Amino acid sequence: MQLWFTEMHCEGAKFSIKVKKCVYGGESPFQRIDILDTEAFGVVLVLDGIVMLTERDEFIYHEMIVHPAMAVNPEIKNVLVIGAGDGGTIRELARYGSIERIDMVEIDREVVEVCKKYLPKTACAFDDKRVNLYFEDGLKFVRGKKNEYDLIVVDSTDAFGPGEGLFTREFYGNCYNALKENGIMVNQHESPFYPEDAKLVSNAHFHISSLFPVSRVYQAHIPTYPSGHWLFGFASKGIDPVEDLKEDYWNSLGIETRYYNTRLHKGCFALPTYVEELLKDEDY
Ligand code: AG3
Repeated sequence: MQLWFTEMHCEGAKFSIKVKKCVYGGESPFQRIDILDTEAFGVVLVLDGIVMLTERDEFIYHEMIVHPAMAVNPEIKNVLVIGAGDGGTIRELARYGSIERIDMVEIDREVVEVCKKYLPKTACAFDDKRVNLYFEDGLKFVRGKKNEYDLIVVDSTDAFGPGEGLFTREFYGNCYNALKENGIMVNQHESPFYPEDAKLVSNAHFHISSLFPVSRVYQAHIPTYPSGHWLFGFASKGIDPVEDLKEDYWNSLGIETRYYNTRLHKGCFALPTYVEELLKDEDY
Protein backbone atom coordinates (compact mmCIF):
# COMPACT_ATOMS: atom_id res chain seq x y z
CA MET A 1 0.00 0.00 0.00
CA GLN A 2 1.23 3.48 -0.78
CA LEU A 3 0.34 6.56 1.23
CA TRP A 4 0.75 10.02 -0.30
CA PHE A 5 0.23 13.51 1.14
CA THR A 6 -1.04 16.05 -1.39
CA GLU A 7 -1.22 19.83 -1.23
CA MET A 8 -3.11 21.72 -3.94
CA HIS A 9 -0.72 24.34 -5.24
CA CYS A 10 -3.42 25.90 -7.39
CA GLU A 11 -6.72 24.79 -8.82
CA GLY A 12 -5.05 22.74 -11.55
CA ALA A 13 -1.78 21.60 -9.96
CA LYS A 14 -0.91 19.59 -6.91
CA PHE A 15 2.24 18.49 -5.13
CA SER A 16 2.55 15.08 -3.48
CA ILE A 17 5.05 13.53 -1.08
CA LYS A 18 5.12 9.81 -0.37
CA VAL A 19 4.49 9.21 3.33
CA LYS A 20 6.26 6.49 5.32
CA LYS A 21 4.24 7.15 8.44
CA CYS A 22 1.88 9.73 9.97
CA VAL A 23 3.61 10.31 13.28
CA TYR A 24 1.25 12.87 14.79
CA GLY A 25 -2.16 14.32 14.01
CA GLY A 26 -4.22 16.64 16.16
CA GLU A 27 -6.43 19.70 16.32
CA SER A 28 -5.29 22.71 18.33
CA PRO A 29 -7.71 25.56 19.12
CA PHE A 30 -6.31 27.31 16.03
CA GLN A 31 -5.61 24.70 13.38
CA ARG A 32 -5.02 21.09 12.42
CA ILE A 33 -1.42 19.97 13.03
CA ASP A 34 0.10 16.94 11.28
CA ILE A 35 3.60 15.51 11.35
CA LEU A 36 4.54 13.11 8.56
CA ASP A 37 7.64 11.03 8.12
CA THR A 38 8.58 10.92 4.45
CA GLU A 39 11.20 9.27 2.28
CA ALA A 40 12.09 12.28 0.15
CA PHE A 41 11.89 15.18 2.62
CA GLY A 42 12.31 13.67 6.10
CA VAL A 43 9.90 14.87 8.79
CA VAL A 44 7.28 17.31 7.49
CA LEU A 45 5.14 19.79 9.45
CA VAL A 46 1.71 20.36 7.93
CA LEU A 47 -0.76 22.96 9.26
CA ASP A 48 -4.34 22.87 8.00
CA GLY A 49 -3.20 20.69 5.10
CA ILE A 50 -0.42 23.10 4.03
CA VAL A 51 3.30 22.21 4.18
CA MET A 52 5.02 24.54 6.62
CA LEU A 53 8.43 22.95 6.55
CA THR A 54 10.29 19.80 5.73
CA GLU A 55 13.51 18.62 7.35
CA ARG A 56 15.21 18.50 3.95
CA ASP A 57 14.66 22.07 2.76
CA GLU A 58 13.84 24.16 5.84
CA PHE A 59 17.44 25.41 5.99
CA ILE A 60 16.82 27.46 2.87
CA TYR A 61 13.80 29.27 4.28
CA HIS A 62 15.26 29.86 7.74
CA GLU A 63 18.67 31.01 6.55
CA MET A 64 17.06 33.37 4.07
CA ILE A 65 14.59 34.88 6.51
CA VAL A 66 17.39 35.74 8.99
CA HIS A 67 20.87 36.21 7.50
CA PRO A 68 20.27 38.93 4.87
CA ALA A 69 19.06 41.38 7.54
CA MET A 70 21.80 40.38 9.99
CA ALA A 71 24.44 40.98 7.30
CA VAL A 72 23.37 44.57 6.66
CA ASN A 73 23.11 45.73 10.26
CA PRO A 74 25.66 44.41 12.77
CA GLU A 75 23.98 46.52 15.49
CA ILE A 76 20.88 44.34 15.69
CA LYS A 77 20.36 43.54 19.38
CA ASN A 78 16.62 43.37 20.04
CA VAL A 79 14.60 41.13 17.78
CA LEU A 80 10.90 40.37 17.56
CA VAL A 81 9.84 37.16 15.81
CA ILE A 82 6.21 36.68 14.90
CA GLY A 83 4.89 33.19 14.19
CA ALA A 84 7.70 30.68 13.64
CA GLY A 85 6.45 28.12 16.16
CA ASP A 86 8.70 25.44 14.66
CA GLY A 87 11.72 27.32 16.05
CA GLY A 88 13.77 27.46 12.82
CA THR A 89 13.96 31.24 12.77
CA ILE A 90 15.16 31.56 16.35
CA ARG A 91 17.69 28.78 15.75
CA GLU A 92 19.33 30.94 13.06
CA LEU A 93 19.08 34.14 15.14
CA ALA A 94 20.61 32.44 18.17
CA ARG A 95 23.82 31.93 16.20
CA TYR A 96 24.61 35.65 16.59
CA GLY A 97 26.39 36.47 19.84
CA SER A 98 25.56 40.15 19.20
CA ILE A 99 21.81 39.62 19.66
CA GLU A 100 20.73 40.37 23.23
CA ARG A 101 17.00 39.67 23.23
CA ILE A 102 14.62 37.67 21.06
CA ASP A 103 10.90 38.07 21.77
CA MET A 104 8.98 35.40 19.96
CA VAL A 105 5.20 35.59 19.63
CA GLU A 106 3.44 32.47 18.45
CA ILE A 107 -0.33 32.14 18.57
CA ASP A 108 -0.40 28.35 18.89
CA ARG A 109 1.35 26.74 21.87
CA GLU A 110 0.67 23.28 20.46
CA VAL A 111 2.78 23.94 17.36
CA VAL A 112 5.78 24.63 19.59
CA GLU A 113 5.16 21.53 21.70
CA VAL A 114 4.73 19.25 18.70
CA CYS A 115 7.83 20.63 16.95
CA LYS A 116 9.96 20.23 20.07
CA LYS A 117 9.01 16.57 20.07
CA TYR A 118 9.15 15.69 16.37
CA LEU A 119 11.44 18.32 14.83
CA PRO A 120 14.21 18.70 17.43
CA LYS A 121 16.76 19.92 14.87
CA THR A 122 14.51 22.86 14.07
CA ALA A 123 13.07 23.49 17.54
CA CYS A 124 16.47 23.55 19.25
CA ALA A 125 16.84 27.13 20.50
CA PHE A 126 13.80 27.58 22.76
CA ASP A 127 16.03 27.18 25.81
CA ASP A 128 18.38 29.97 24.77
CA LYS A 129 18.39 32.51 27.63
CA ARG A 130 17.79 35.42 25.25
CA VAL A 131 14.51 33.96 23.99
CA ASN A 132 11.24 35.12 25.56
CA LEU A 133 8.32 33.13 24.28
CA TYR A 134 4.81 34.63 24.25
CA PHE A 135 1.77 32.61 23.23
CA GLU A 136 -0.29 35.47 21.87
CA ASP A 137 -1.66 36.91 18.69
CA GLY A 138 1.25 38.70 16.99
CA LEU A 139 -1.13 41.31 15.64
CA LYS A 140 -2.15 42.35 19.15
CA PHE A 141 1.34 41.99 20.63
CA VAL A 142 2.90 44.52 18.28
CA ARG A 143 0.07 47.05 18.61
CA GLY A 144 1.20 49.93 20.79
CA LYS A 145 4.92 48.97 20.78
CA LYS A 146 7.11 51.97 19.98
CA ASN A 147 10.74 52.21 19.02
CA GLU A 148 11.70 48.93 20.64
CA TYR A 149 13.16 46.50 18.09
CA ASP A 150 16.06 46.52 15.63
CA LEU A 151 14.62 43.65 13.63
CA ILE A 152 11.15 42.16 13.22
CA VAL A 153 10.87 38.81 11.45
CA VAL A 154 7.39 37.87 10.30
CA ASP A 155 7.48 34.11 9.79
CA SER A 156 3.80 33.48 9.23
CA THR A 157 1.62 30.84 7.64
CA ASP A 158 -0.13 31.73 4.40
CA ALA A 159 -2.58 34.65 4.44
CA PHE A 160 -5.61 32.76 5.61
CA GLY A 161 -6.49 31.14 8.94
CA PRO A 162 -4.45 32.24 11.97
CA GLY A 163 -1.91 34.10 9.78
CA GLU A 164 -4.39 36.34 7.99
CA GLY A 165 -3.94 39.44 10.16
CA LEU A 166 -0.18 39.34 9.53
CA PHE A 167 -0.70 40.47 5.94
CA THR A 168 -2.63 43.66 6.71
CA ARG A 169 -1.67 47.31 6.45
CA GLU A 170 -2.54 47.79 10.12
CA PHE A 171 -0.06 45.09 11.14
CA TYR A 172 2.77 46.41 8.95
CA GLY A 173 2.12 49.93 10.29
CA ASN A 174 2.40 48.66 13.86
CA CYS A 175 5.66 46.91 12.96
CA TYR A 176 6.95 50.21 11.54
CA ASN A 177 6.20 51.94 14.85
CA ALA A 178 7.72 49.11 16.88
CA LEU A 179 11.02 49.44 15.01
CA LYS A 180 13.87 51.76 15.96
CA GLU A 181 15.36 54.19 13.47
CA ASN A 182 17.69 51.62 11.91
CA GLY A 183 15.04 48.93 12.15
CA ILE A 184 14.38 46.27 9.55
CA MET A 185 11.29 44.17 8.96
CA VAL A 186 11.64 40.90 7.08
CA ASN A 187 8.55 38.91 6.14
CA GLN A 188 7.78 35.69 4.33
CA HIS A 189 6.30 37.09 1.15
CA GLU A 190 4.69 34.09 -0.57
CA SER A 191 5.26 32.89 -4.14
CA PRO A 192 4.87 35.00 -7.28
CA PHE A 193 3.98 32.18 -9.64
CA TYR A 194 0.41 30.94 -9.28
CA PRO A 195 -2.18 33.72 -9.62
CA GLU A 196 -3.79 33.24 -6.19
CA ASP A 197 -0.40 33.47 -4.47
CA ALA A 198 0.72 36.33 -6.70
CA LYS A 199 -2.20 38.41 -5.42
CA LEU A 200 -0.88 38.02 -1.87
CA VAL A 201 2.56 39.10 -3.05
CA SER A 202 1.36 42.32 -4.67
CA ASN A 203 -1.04 43.07 -1.85
CA ALA A 204 1.65 42.72 0.83
CA HIS A 205 4.18 44.71 -1.18
CA PHE A 206 1.67 47.46 -1.87
CA HIS A 207 1.01 47.94 1.87
CA ILE A 208 4.63 47.61 2.98
CA SER A 209 5.97 50.02 0.39
CA SER A 210 3.33 52.60 1.29
CA LEU A 211 4.65 52.60 4.88
CA PHE A 212 8.42 51.98 4.71
CA PRO A 213 10.87 54.27 2.84
CA VAL A 214 12.83 51.19 1.74
CA SER A 215 10.82 48.17 0.61
CA ARG A 216 12.55 45.45 -1.40
CA VAL A 217 11.77 41.87 -2.23
CA TYR A 218 14.24 38.98 -2.56
CA GLN A 219 13.94 35.39 -3.65
CA ALA A 220 14.95 31.84 -2.81
CA HIS A 221 14.26 28.38 -4.16
CA ILE A 222 12.28 26.22 -1.77
CA PRO A 223 11.37 22.90 -3.39
CA THR A 224 8.34 22.02 -1.25
CA TYR A 225 6.50 25.37 -1.44
CA PRO A 226 4.16 26.21 -4.33
CA SER A 227 6.16 26.52 -7.57
CA GLY A 228 9.40 26.25 -5.56
CA HIS A 229 9.95 29.98 -6.10
CA TRP A 230 9.61 31.92 -2.85
CA LEU A 231 9.87 35.58 -1.92
CA PHE A 232 10.81 37.49 1.21
CA GLY A 233 10.28 41.16 1.96
CA PHE A 234 12.99 43.46 3.33
CA ALA A 235 11.65 46.80 4.58
CA SER A 236 13.48 49.48 6.54
CA LYS A 237 13.45 53.10 7.56
CA GLY A 238 16.62 53.77 5.55
CA ILE A 239 19.03 50.83 5.44
CA ASP A 240 19.45 49.47 1.93
CA PRO A 241 19.73 45.68 1.73
CA VAL A 242 22.38 45.63 -0.99
CA GLU A 243 24.34 48.91 -0.61
CA ASP A 244 24.60 48.45 3.15
CA LEU A 245 25.72 44.83 3.03
CA LYS A 246 28.66 44.35 5.44
CA GLU A 247 30.28 41.56 3.52
CA ASP A 248 33.60 41.34 5.37
CA TYR A 249 31.91 41.69 8.74
CA TRP A 250 29.45 38.89 8.05
CA ASN A 251 32.10 36.58 6.61
CA SER A 252 34.33 37.23 9.63
CA LEU A 253 31.62 35.80 11.92
CA GLY A 254 32.28 32.32 10.53
CA ILE A 255 28.60 31.34 10.57
CA GLU A 256 28.29 28.15 8.55
CA THR A 257 25.36 28.18 6.17
CA ARG A 258 24.25 25.86 3.40
CA TYR A 259 22.23 28.28 1.26
CA TYR A 260 22.98 31.88 2.22
CA ASN A 261 26.29 33.52 1.42
CA THR A 262 27.20 37.13 0.75
CA ARG A 263 27.59 36.54 -3.01
CA LEU A 264 24.06 35.21 -3.16
CA HIS A 265 22.93 38.14 -0.97
CA LYS A 266 23.72 40.59 -3.77
CA GLY A 267 22.02 38.44 -6.38
CA CYS A 268 18.83 37.51 -4.58
CA PHE A 269 17.44 41.05 -4.80
CA ALA A 270 17.58 40.88 -8.61
CA LEU A 271 14.14 39.66 -9.62
CA PRO A 272 12.68 38.17 -12.79
CA THR A 273 10.90 40.70 -14.96
CA TYR A 274 7.45 39.23 -14.34
CA VAL A 275 8.01 39.59 -10.59
CA GLU A 276 9.15 43.19 -10.99
CA GLU A 277 5.93 43.84 -12.90
CA LEU A 278 3.87 42.12 -10.22
CA LEU A 279 5.38 44.34 -7.54
CA LYS A 280 4.34 47.45 -9.46
CA ASP A 281 0.79 46.16 -9.50
CA GLU A 282 -1.52 48.32 -7.42
CA ASP A 283 -4.69 46.64 -8.50
CA TYR A 284 -5.10 43.94 -5.89
N1 AG3 B 1 5.91 29.61 6.87
C1 AG3 B 1 5.49 29.83 5.53
C2 AG3 B 1 5.00 28.63 4.85
C3 AG3 B 1 4.15 28.90 3.66
C4 AG3 B 1 4.00 27.66 2.90
N2 AG3 B 1 2.93 27.77 1.98
C5 AG3 B 1 2.45 26.72 1.31
N3 AG3 B 1 3.02 25.53 1.41
N4 AG3 B 1 1.40 26.89 0.56
C6 AG3 B 1 6.85 28.62 7.14
C7 AG3 B 1 7.19 28.51 8.57
C8 AG3 B 1 8.58 28.04 8.78
N5 AG3 B 1 9.13 28.53 9.99
